[in-house]
Amino acid sequence: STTNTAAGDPSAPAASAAVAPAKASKNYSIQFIQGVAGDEFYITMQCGIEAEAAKLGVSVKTQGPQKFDPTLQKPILDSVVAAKPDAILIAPTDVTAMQTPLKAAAAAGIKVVLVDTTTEDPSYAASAIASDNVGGGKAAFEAIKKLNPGGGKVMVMSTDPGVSTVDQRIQGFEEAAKADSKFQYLPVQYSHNDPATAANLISSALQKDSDIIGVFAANLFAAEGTATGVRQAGKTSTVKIVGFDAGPNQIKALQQGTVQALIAQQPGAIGQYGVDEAVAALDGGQVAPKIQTSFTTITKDNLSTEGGQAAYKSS
Ligand code: T6T
Repeated sequence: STTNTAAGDPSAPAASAAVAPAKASKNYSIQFIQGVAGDEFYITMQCGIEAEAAKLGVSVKTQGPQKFDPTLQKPILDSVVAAKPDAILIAPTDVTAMQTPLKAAAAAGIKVVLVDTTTEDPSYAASAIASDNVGGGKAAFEAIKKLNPGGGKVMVMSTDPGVSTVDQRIQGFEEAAKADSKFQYLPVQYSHNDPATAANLISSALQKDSDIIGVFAANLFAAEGTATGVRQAGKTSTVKIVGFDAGPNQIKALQQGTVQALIAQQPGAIGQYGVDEAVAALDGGQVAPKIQTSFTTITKDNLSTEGGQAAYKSS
């Protein structure tokens, strides 16, 4: 169930959500490996994981790399696998680089559940839970179009190629932008998940194309840096920014008017379903191989409405 309007119900369960187990048959050890430590999105996901783990009676530990980078995440995965937990919940940082180590973890008898991101061939995983990222990218374009119906130049500020989620968001945005002749799609920029880099990239882009009317910032760090760069270029009134994710700092940016719309995911629910699927796999229960969670577009206008509040609280 894709909630692509603020009027939708973001607290509704994902369409394909499995039957959640009531209790685990034993106190399994689950390890959560974030895409990057300190990211509000993964912190909210961790809260969802911990709450569900407590409910089902299993133990969970969390660890993540200092950067969203497979060369830092792989050694963490290796040390986790050596400690032989019953299950690993992980947001892989790269579709290619994390493929072989994750396949090996599953082959070693550990149940692997992918949360948020995925890899090239996730058939080793018991379950994969993610937002409708292509749909979210399309919604981001629709939000820019609503803010600037006359059209013009638009671009995407991404993180790195090879991150499944942001690549899918780019795809959704690009398809929608190219289908509308009023809009011109400029090449995507990669900020390496670093706000300062995003700020520099957008200021150079605005020097080259001073008539850019909209930027889709494909995750929260891209949005933070894009907002800074646009503000520094004195372009806040003409360049509309649509960000992805809606944690406390992103909502503040929306209220302050440094971004104009946010595509809110449901990280807490992704974490909760991740634990459910891991326990179901370990206990031989009914496992949903793929679960898609919904998203909501939040703007200043609908932030105070019930739908906007629910989206904020679940993101
Ligand atoms: O947007 C989320 C997540 O979905 C993506 O895979 C990586 O970036 C975030 O964690 C936000 O920083």
